Amino acid sequence: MESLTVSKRDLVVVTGAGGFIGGHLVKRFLEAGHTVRAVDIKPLDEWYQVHRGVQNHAGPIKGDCRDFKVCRRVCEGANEVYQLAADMGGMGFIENNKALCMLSVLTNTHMLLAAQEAGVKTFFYASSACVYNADKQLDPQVTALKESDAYPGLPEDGYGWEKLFSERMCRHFREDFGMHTRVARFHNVYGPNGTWEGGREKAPAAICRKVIAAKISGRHEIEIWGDGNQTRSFMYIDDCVKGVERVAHSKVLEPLNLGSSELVSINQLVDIAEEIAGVKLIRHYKLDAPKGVAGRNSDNTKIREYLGWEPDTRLREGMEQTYRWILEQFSSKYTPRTAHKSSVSTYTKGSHPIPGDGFNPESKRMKTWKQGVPAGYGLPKVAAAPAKQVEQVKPAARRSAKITS
Ligand code: GKE
Repeated sequence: MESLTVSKRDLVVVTGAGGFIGGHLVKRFLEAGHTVRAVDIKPLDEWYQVHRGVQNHAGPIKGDCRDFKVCRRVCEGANEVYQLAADMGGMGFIENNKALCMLSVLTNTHMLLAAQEAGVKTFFYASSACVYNADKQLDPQVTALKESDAYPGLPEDGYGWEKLFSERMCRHFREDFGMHTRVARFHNVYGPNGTWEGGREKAPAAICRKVIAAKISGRHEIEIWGDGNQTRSFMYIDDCVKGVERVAHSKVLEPLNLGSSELVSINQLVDIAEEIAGVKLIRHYKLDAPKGVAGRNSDNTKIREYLGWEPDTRLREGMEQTYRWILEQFSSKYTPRTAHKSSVSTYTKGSHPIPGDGFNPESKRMKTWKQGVPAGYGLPKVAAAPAKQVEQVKPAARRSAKITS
């Protein structure tokens, strides 16, 4: 498919640049010779990668893209915008922070408006495989998801609904305002320079960390969320970066899957990490932990057809790089005596903030594919319990009671 060209002098804006994928994208665009503006709400010392020669807009004053005024400054003079800013994380975070995930709609809305106002040539939006209909992901031996499986809509509650909405907003900005929007649906991205502890980490990083902690501490045990039979495909970061560039510069109008099609179970993912580490661990399965869908894989027919390419880094190869990087981070923070402390990063601790945690526990603990359905909806009606008789006290009686007491 023919590509849209971009000049080296063009100003490229990456939001969410302090995060995992954003940091890698900034690096890539710098290498390609672009002028880059990197934006993130996090202070610069919390960014995974900080590059020289970049216009860094860091911290809540300059980098909070929920704020329209910030978005206007961010988009000024930009040719291309890569919108990756979002409050997000792995299953432990998104199942426990649905309101925060949905608030990313402010960022997406304001960035779109500001980009349109600034006459940005290309607006790339990072969507997610969490937009897919949950009913198509009930079996670990899942049929790979093709793009049309996002409808009828039954996405991941909170996070997935917001992503689906924002995807559609991109579409309508294109159709109604002629904005050049492009959308890719990321399938679980992993690699060095990403979150590996603290509650927002995804399975590949979490498993590496747990295996490293077990090896270093000498306690040869591991906790796995769910029964380990759930399946996923994991995309290595280098493939993700290549894919983002290709989708952004393509003429493909509809959202495209950007993911690996190498399906593994979480148990197999643990096998790989154990093999890299050279240990064998006793496995404990935490069945009440956040599990997400039973199985998810990426159908790459469309991306192959349109771009003549698909993510192809083997999981074993990518995990080797990821494990090595996490081992460095881990070793500079923990010792054999403190290694066990890294395990406090579970889905209930460390993923700040969790407003309303425990407020509505039943909806939080419901299985993912039912979460999109409001409580009681579609269930047989239960006869209402007779209202309790409430004793009515006449104002006069109350007054007299006061006087006599
Ligand atoms: N995070 C994590 N940490 N997951 C674990 C762990 C652990 O220690 N142990 C087992 N798992 C299991 C989870 O229970 C889940 O079933 C599976 O690994 C994958 O978890 P994940 O990597 O956190 O996230 P998901 O693939 O379920 O969902 C992610 O999908 C992406 C799109 O494909 C989301 O978190 C999104 O961030 C993202 O859009």
